[in-house]
Amino acid sequence: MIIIGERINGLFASVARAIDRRDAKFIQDIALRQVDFGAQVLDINTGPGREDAPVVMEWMVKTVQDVTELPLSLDTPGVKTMESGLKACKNKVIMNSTTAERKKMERFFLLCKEHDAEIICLAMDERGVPNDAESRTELAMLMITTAMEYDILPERLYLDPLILPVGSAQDQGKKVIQALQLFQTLNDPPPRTVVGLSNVSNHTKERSLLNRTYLAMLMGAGLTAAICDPEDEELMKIIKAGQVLLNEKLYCDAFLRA
Ligand code: THG
Repeated sequence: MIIIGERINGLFASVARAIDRRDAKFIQDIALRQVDFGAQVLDINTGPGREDAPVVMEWMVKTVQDVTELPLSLDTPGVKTMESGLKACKNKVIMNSTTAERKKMERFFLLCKEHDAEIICLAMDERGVPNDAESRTELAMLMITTAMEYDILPERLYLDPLILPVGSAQDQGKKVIQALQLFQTLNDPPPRTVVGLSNVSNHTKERSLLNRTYLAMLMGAGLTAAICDPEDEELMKIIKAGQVLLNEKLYCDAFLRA
């Protein structure tokens, strides 16, 4: 399991304020805390509704790169913001993300090739997120084949079935698990997969409990990577235990102390 730290995101009010006053130390502290807790990639998102998103993305990338060499996941739907982040990025980089919309794929796969990036592919198009696993899988296949037209191998992609909040789309929890399993039948070796875990518990009370439970289920279904909160220590324990149970880590009596 690859752990992508979700905390450098303008969705969080404290991060939005730090961006406004260009408080580099605040952002760098979050970056280093996530690294300490076991993040292997750091997601960077300027937050919603910013006209200055390209400038902010550049600043955030540089700010984070000053304290870590970890790969960055540039989390934006905007072409200009993505371009600006890619230009500033020296670390390994994951573009987060394209959708299956034709125009989006054209622009983002070109950038992906140009910057030798990896890229997350969201199972949605101009009509939104499909309601069932099979339609999500059709979109995933379309993104795999379109990427190949741009000379991007399936190994460079992460397929994202798109987790929706359980509070407003309770039937989707199981469908995402089915989609994850279907995605893995699309190629050999199976394509890598990723989710934004905390989506599932948006606007609920027991956020951490829902996140942890769902992550264990997704790991069982073969999930490769998760955008999640590495500061949730219980969640991180479950990931470690899951890796032992799935034979991804050597068994050892002391694994919980690892
Ligand atoms: N797939 C991909 N990328 C993604 C997502 C995804 N990036 C964004 C998101 N989904 C994953 N990251 C987060 C980050 C924060 C929260 C949820 C998902 C979150 N934030 C609090 C909230 O909105 O309630 C912020 C409020 C606060 O605590 O201050 O829950 O699915 N590829």
